[in-house]
Amino acid sequence: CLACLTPCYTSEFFRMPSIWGWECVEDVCIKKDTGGSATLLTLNTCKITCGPAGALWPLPTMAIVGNEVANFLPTNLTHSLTCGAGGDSCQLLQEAVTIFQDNLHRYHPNYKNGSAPWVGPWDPPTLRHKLHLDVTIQGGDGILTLDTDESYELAVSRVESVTTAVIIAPTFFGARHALETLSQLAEYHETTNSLVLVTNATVSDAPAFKYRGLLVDTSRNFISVGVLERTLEGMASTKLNTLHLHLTDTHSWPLYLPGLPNMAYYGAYSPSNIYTPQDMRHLQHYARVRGIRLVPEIDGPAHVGNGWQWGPKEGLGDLTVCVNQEPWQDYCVEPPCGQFNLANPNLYTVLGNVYTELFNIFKPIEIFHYGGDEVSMDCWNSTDEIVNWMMDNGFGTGVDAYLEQWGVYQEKARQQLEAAANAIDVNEPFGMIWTSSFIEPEYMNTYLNKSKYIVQIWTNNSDPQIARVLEEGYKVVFSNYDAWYLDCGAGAWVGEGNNWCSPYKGWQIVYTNSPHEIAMDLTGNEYKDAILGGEAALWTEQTDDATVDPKLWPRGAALGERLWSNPSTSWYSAEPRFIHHRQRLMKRGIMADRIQPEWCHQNE
Ligand code: CP6
Repeated sequence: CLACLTPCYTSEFFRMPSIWGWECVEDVCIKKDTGGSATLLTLNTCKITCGPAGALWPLPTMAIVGNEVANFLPTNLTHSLTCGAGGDSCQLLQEAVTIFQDNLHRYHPNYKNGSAPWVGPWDPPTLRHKLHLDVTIQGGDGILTLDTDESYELAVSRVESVTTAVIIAPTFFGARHALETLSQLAEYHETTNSLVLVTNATVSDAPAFKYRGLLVDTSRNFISVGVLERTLEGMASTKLNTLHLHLTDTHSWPLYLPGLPNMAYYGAYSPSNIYTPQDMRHLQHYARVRGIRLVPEIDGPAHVGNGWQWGPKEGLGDLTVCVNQEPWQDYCVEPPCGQFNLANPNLYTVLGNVYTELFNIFKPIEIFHYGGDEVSMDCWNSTDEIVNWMMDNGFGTGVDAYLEQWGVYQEKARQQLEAAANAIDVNEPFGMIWTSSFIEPEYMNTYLNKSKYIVQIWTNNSDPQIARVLEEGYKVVFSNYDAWYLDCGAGAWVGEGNNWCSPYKGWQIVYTNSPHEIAMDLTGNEYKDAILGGEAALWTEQTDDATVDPKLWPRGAALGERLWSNPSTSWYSAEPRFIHHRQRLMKRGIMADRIQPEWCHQNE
C-alpha cells in the first residue's frame, strides 16, 4: 500500500487522520471519507489506502476529485489538440504535452533520461487502460503578459478502459496549468509498477494573482543554467509564472553580450561562469513552455561595479564610482561598493547599448527590472567628479539634490530602453523598480509614470511606505523580506551580531504572508487591482548551485499556493497536501528540503 503522508513533525507531532484514505475490496476502491457508494472498476485496480493522487497543489478555485482510480501506463497516452490560437501557441501545446508525459514517467522510481522501466508484473487488463487528452485552447498568442488569462477547465471521466481528460482554456497558459493539475491526479503505484490515476474529477481554476514570482540572484554567486532549469521545473509544478533574474550586481556580471563583450570579460567570475545569448534564449523558451516569463534585471544606479571597468579603456570616463571604496559601511550596504557615475554622459550611451543587446537576446521582454535599490547618497557625495558636476550645474549637494538627479538618471535610462525597443520594433517593457528612498511621492510622481512602472516592495510588511506607494496609485509586487526572502537563515551577514536577516523562515511563514492583508492593515483597503502579486527572493551571497534547490523548495511551493489560490485557511489545513507536493518536487529531480521524518507516515 502507498504510504500515508500525514502531518507529524511540523504539526508538533500531532497526527491527523489521513484525509486521503481509501478502502479497496478486490477491484473496487473508494475513498473512506466520501461515504458514497463504491464504484465498480472493470480493471485491475489498486489496493490503495492513501496517497498523493488528487492532493492538488496549489489548490484550485474549484475542484471535485472523485473516488475512483485506475491503473495505467504513461506510455498509453493519446491526445487531440484544438488550437484557436495565434502565434506559436499550438507548437507550445505540443511541447507541453510531451513535458506532461515525461512528468508522468518521472513518477517511476527508476526514471532515467526520459524513460522508465514500466515492466510487469501487471495483470494484462491493466495494460489496456488509456489516458486520452482532449485539449482546446481558444485564443492568445503564446506570449505571457499581465493581461493573459491563465484559467482553465479540466474534466476527467472514464468510459470502460479509457479515461479522457477534457481541457478547455482561453490561452496556452491555462492549458498547460491544466496539464499540471492532471499530472497531480496520478501517482506511482508500487505493487503494480504502474501509475494510478483518478478517473473522475472536475476542476475549474484561475489564479488569484497575475504575477507569481521567484527571484534568483546570479551575480553574488554564479548559478548554472541547469540549476535555473530545475528552478523553472519547480515553478511550473506550482504554477508560479515569473522568474526574475537579478543578473547583475557589484560582484559580477555573468551575462555575455556579443556587442559589448567587455562586460562579461571584466565582470564574469570566470570564462565558464557566463550566460551566452543561446543560454538565455534556451532558458526563455524552457520557461515559456512551462508558463513562465523571465524578468531580466540590470541593476542601477547602485549595485554596479564589476563589468563596467572597461569604460576608460575605450576613451570614456569612468562609468562607475566608489568601486571598492572603504570603509564600505559608509558607501554601500554590502561590499564591494559601486554606483553609476551620473556626471558621465557616456553612461547613457552605454546603457542604451546594453539594452539593445538585451532585446536582441530576449525579445520580447514583457517586464524589465531596473533595480534601483539601496543607493547611497554618501557615495555620490564622496566623489569629486560628481560633487563638482552637481555644483557646476547649480543642483547643490543635499540629499534631495541627489534624489532629484537619481530621478533624472532613471528617466534617461527609461528613454534609452524605449529607444532600444523602438529600434527593433518591440513594445517598451513595463519597468520594475525596487522600493527605496526615491520611491516617495515627491520623486516618483515626477519621474515614474504609473502606466510604465511596477514597484517591487521589499521592506517589511509594517512599513508605511507600502501605503504611500499604493495610495499614489502604483501597481505593486510584494517581496517583503520578513516573509519572502529565502536566503536568510544561514547566519547574519550584515554586521557583527546583527540578526535582521535571520532566522530561517519556515514554509508556514511563506504561506501565511498575504499581500491583500498587508495592504488592508496599512490602508484599510485590499488594493485588489493594484497588487499584481508577489515574489520570493533568493539572494545568493550564501548560496550557489549546491544549495539553491533546498532553499527554494518546498518553500517556493508555499508561495505558489498563496499567489495562485490566496487561501483564507491556515497553513495547518494545507499541510497534508504540502507534504505530498514536496514528494512530487523530488520526483521532478528537485532537491527539496524535507518536511518531516519518514517515521511519520509508517504504520498507516
Ligand atoms: N542585493 C540587492 C541584496 C538585497 C537587495 N538588493 C538584500 C537586502 C536585504 C536583505 C537581503 C537582500 N542582497 N541588490 C534588496 C532589494 Cl535582508
